[in-house]
Amino acid sequence: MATTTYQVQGMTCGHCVSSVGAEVGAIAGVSDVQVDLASGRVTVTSESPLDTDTVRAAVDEAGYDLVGA
Ligand SMILES: [Cu+2]
Repeated sequence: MATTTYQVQGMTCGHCVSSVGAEVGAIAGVSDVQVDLASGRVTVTSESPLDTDTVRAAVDEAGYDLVGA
């Protein structure tokens, strides 16, 4: 298992949290996504380490920016 925390910019409410959670959670191999709205931290648990670009694309799809990993 791999757990990585990413920094996401632009989330403002619970809807943002669920959008990011749904998109990132749909990445193959992801088993858990924890989103902390206050800090913008998104902690992703996956079977194997994820490609940052894949996570960035999912966050982008949800409408937000991945600013750090
Ligand atoms: Cu929102």
